[in-house]
Amino acid sequence: MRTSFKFLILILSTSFLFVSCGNKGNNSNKSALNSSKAEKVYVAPGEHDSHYAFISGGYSGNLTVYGLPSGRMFKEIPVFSQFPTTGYGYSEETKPMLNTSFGQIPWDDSHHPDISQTNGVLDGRWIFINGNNTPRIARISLTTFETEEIIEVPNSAGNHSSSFITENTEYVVAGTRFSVPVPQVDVPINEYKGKFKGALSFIKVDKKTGRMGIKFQILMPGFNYDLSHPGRDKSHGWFFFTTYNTEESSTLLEVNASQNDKDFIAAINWKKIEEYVDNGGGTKMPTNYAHNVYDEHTHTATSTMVKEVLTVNPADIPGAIYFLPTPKSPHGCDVDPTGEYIIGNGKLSADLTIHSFPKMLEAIENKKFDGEAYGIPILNYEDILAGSVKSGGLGPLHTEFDGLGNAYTTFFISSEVVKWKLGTWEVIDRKPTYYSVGHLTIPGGNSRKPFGKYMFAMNKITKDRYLPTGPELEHSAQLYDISGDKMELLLDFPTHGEPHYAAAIPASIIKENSKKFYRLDENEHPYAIKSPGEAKVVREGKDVHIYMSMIRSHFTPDNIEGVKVGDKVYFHITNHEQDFDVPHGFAMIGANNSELLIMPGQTKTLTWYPKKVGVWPFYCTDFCSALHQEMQGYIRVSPKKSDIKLSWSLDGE
Ligand code: K7E
Ligand code: CUA
Repeated sequence: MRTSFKFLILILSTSFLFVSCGNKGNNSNKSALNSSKAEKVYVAPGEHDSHYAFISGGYSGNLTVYGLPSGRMFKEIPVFSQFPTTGYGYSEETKPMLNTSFGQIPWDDSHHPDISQTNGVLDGRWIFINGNNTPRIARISLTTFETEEIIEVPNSAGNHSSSFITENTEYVVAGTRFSVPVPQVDVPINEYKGKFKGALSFIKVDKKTGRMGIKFQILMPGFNYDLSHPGRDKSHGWFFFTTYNTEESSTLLEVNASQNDKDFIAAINWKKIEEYVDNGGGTKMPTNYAHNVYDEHTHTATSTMVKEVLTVNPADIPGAIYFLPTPKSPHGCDVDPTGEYIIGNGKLSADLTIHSFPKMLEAIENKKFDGEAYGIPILNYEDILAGSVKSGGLGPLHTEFDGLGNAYTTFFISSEVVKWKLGTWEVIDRKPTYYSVGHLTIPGGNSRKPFGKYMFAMNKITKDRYLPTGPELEHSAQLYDISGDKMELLLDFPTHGEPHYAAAIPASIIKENSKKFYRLDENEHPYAIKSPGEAKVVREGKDVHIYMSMIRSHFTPDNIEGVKVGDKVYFHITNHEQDFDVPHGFAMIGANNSELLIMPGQTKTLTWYPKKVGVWPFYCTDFCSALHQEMQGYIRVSPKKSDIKLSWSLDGE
């Protein structure tokens, strides 16, 4: 066992050298061939891409928006991380978005975006993404492309098997990678086995508003719950989670969690559990987690602490959870569009294991079990096996589908994507990736209705693919045309942070609904002013509230006097433009903060502590008109004891 593990490490460490050399052949492509590929990714000036791709920002904590096939980045949407570009997490309105039970957290690690669905088809209303480090799930509006809601997930740690969506967006699911004591207590770490629990959280999504709320948490045995996928079509109502470390070891996991020949995919009948809790089942547990909601009309987020969570003990609801043995420390967990096949990619095995959902039901019906773990029945591997793909690759990770009966699996160690046929399990094609691919994405490729056409691989290692930029390189994605029998590599494009997963969708589903600006008559921000004429400055003790307007190319007021050292100044700024794409920025010298970028019709607030006597300027940061450089103002700061009265300039005065 030990020796074979060492052998594996050897493969892991030498394989990169191997793929690195393989690159040379790629550069010798004939130029005629390259120009026909160029046509396939060329989007002429002024024309639009055919697809949006929403690529996880990984350790940037954010979500990036790209166009396909061009590979151009359109936007970085701040989600879990403070974002000085817009003031997200710095403005008073958005600070509550980053509140947690640990206080304000300015960063996270985001992995798996997933777009909302109706009847198993991407509907383009919202996109969800997980915060892996301090467990959270975010919902982003695909109308405003802004983060609207973040919910913390209690009893979880390493929120990795997240955030995946059931086919009518009934639930967004969050599973814990690390098992922990539930509730948290001070215990020796070597008491892990049998004592730690893995919480799988089912977060209900309101059909109309998208508002999230934790409906129940299943407290599973102390394994690592790595990835998950909802059942589709015939398996709708079930959810599948890959596990590793079923050994439940608490140290040297790289060796000790690879002892068992097979780990499990946990199959969860969530409909059954939903019914159970709807009928009063489950146990309410005291807890404390943040639920943060951004209101588009007040342009303000509020954070509420929730004190209770409903937990479900698997032993209390027999017949709802089963274990499907799966070799060997599986990572990816994917379900094909028909819902018949559940694919587990043992990252330490060469073959892919495909479980059959009908066979699983049959085995359950016949009560054919091969023992149990913590009261949860284990099915027989052979009874549920639909087939396996003898891929010839190494280190399979993730699978997506084209809706034409084909599956595409990434192989990290052998650096390739392998296309194979569902049902016959034959390998149809394989193409190298540069280098060490993690996830891949096909538009709609994890839903009931994949849109096909493109597939892109998100690679972990970049090396020589781009001009060098010092030791740190952006990761590299690669776009393939999958409309033919063979995959065709079209394009390399850089990605931001570490894109674990991405969701892609035809642009037509989203672009018509994209908001152009916020209507002033719908602005309910308590410090908004409806016109520049309403601008004013109000002192409340040491707090100074500036109700400010910005419109091309002027701040009202632009000059303010009577502010004193030791005050706390709030700039409440409303952008009075009512036109598409006319933001203004605001920056104040010496602010221990970022700028604000304020969209038309929106109000945002920056706080500033005047520390030094003098006259201090502020200015607009976004080149908004020919007179942008004139868009500026001054604040006169007087000594603490000064009796200079508050005064400010109004238009034309
Ligand atoms: Cu990078 Cu889905 Cu977090 Cu695999 S995960 S690669
Ligand atoms: Cu407003 Cu520049």
